[in-house]
Amino acid sequence: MYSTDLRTDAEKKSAGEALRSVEDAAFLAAFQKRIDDGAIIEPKDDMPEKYRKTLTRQISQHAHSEIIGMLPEGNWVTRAPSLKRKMILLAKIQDEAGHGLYLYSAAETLGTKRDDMVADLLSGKAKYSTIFTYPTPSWADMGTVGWLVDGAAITNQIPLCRCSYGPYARAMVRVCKEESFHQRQGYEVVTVLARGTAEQKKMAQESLDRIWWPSLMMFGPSDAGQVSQNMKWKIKRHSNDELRQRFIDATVPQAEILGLKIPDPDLKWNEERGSYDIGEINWDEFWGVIKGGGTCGKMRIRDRKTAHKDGEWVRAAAAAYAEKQERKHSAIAAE
Ligand code: BYC
Repeated sequence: MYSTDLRTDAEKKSAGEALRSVEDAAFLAAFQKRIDDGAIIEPKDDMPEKYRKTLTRQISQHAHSEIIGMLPEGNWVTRAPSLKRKMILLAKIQDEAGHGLYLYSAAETLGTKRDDMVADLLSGKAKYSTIFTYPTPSWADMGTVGWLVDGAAITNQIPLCRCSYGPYARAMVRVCKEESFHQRQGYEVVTVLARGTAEQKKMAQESLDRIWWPSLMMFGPSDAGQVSQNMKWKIKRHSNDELRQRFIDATVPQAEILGLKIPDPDLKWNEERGSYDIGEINWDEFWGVIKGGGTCGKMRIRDRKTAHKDGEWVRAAAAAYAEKQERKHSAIAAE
C-alpha cells in the first residue's frame, strides 16, 4: 500500500486524527538514541507523544508568560517619569509581544492551534509564570523587573537555545538577545535610583525586597539531584536548582555594586562551593500562587480577556486579508 498522505503528525493532530498507535520500546529507544547523538528534532519527525505534550505545555506556558508579562509593565506606560523612559518601556513591551508570537508559532508546529492555547490561558486552565501575579506598585519595579525577572528569564532561556526541539531552540536565540537588552535597561533604571536621592534609593530597595524571592521562584520547584525525563530528552539542559543558583551568584554582586541589600538574612558566600548559600524559599507561597492565582492573577486574566475581545476586529481583518490574498494567488496560479 502506498500512502499519499504527506501531512506531518502535527497537522494530523491539529485535524483531530489519531497518531501512532504503538510507541513500543524500540521506538522510544531509537528516539532517545537520536537525542543522545545530538539530533535536532523537527516538526515532521516522529516523536513520542509525551515529548510532544511536554514541549507544547512548556512552550505555550512560556508564550503565555510573555503575553501576561506585558500587563504589569503596560500599567506604567502612561506614568513613566520621562519621554525617554516611556519609549524604552514601550519598546520592551513590544518585544515581549513578539516573543509571545514566536513562541505560539513554535508551539503550533507541534499540532496545537494557537486559538486553543489562548483559550486555555483565558479559561485559567493553562499556567503562566508565577512572577506576573505579583503587583508592581512602584516605578522602581520597572527597573527591578528588567534586572531580576528578565535576568532570571535569560539564565533559564540561554540553555533553551540548545533545546532538542528545533523551532523552540531557534526562537530562543532572538528572545535571549532581546531579554539581555531588557535586563541591562532594568539594571540601569535601578542604578539611577540607587545612586539618586535617599528617597529614590529607598524605592529601589523596597522594590528589591518585594521582587527578590518571587524572582527565585521563577525557576520552578526544587529538583536537586533529579534527572527528569525533560532533561533526558534535552528539553531542559539543567535542573531548576542549578539555574536558580547561577542566577543568584550573578545577581548578588550586582546588588552589592548598587549598595542594595538582598532581603535574605541567611545569604552568605560559601567558600567551599564557590557559590552563595541562601535562606529557605517559601514553597507554600509558590504553590499557593500556582493554585490560587496570587494577588493579581484574577486581574491579569480579566485584563487579558478584555484585550483579546478588543482585538477581535484586528484578527478578523487580518484573516479576511489573508483569505483575499490566497484567492488572488490561486487565481494567478490557475491562469
Ligand atoms: N510559574 O516540574 P517543573 C519571561 C510549573 S517569563 C508557573 O519544574 P518544568 C518574561 C511547571 O510548569 C519566564 N508555573 O516544570 C520575562 C509544572 O507545571 P505542570 C517564562 C511553574 O517545566 C520578562 C509544575 O510547576 N519562562 O520570559 O520542568 C517579561 C512543576 O514544575 C513555575 C519560561 O516559561 C513558575 N515559576 O520547569 C516578560 C521558560 N515553575 O507540568 C516575560 C520555559 C514551575 O504541572 N519554561 N511551574 O503543568 C521552563 O524553563 C520550565 O517550564 C520551568 C519549570 C523552569 C518554568
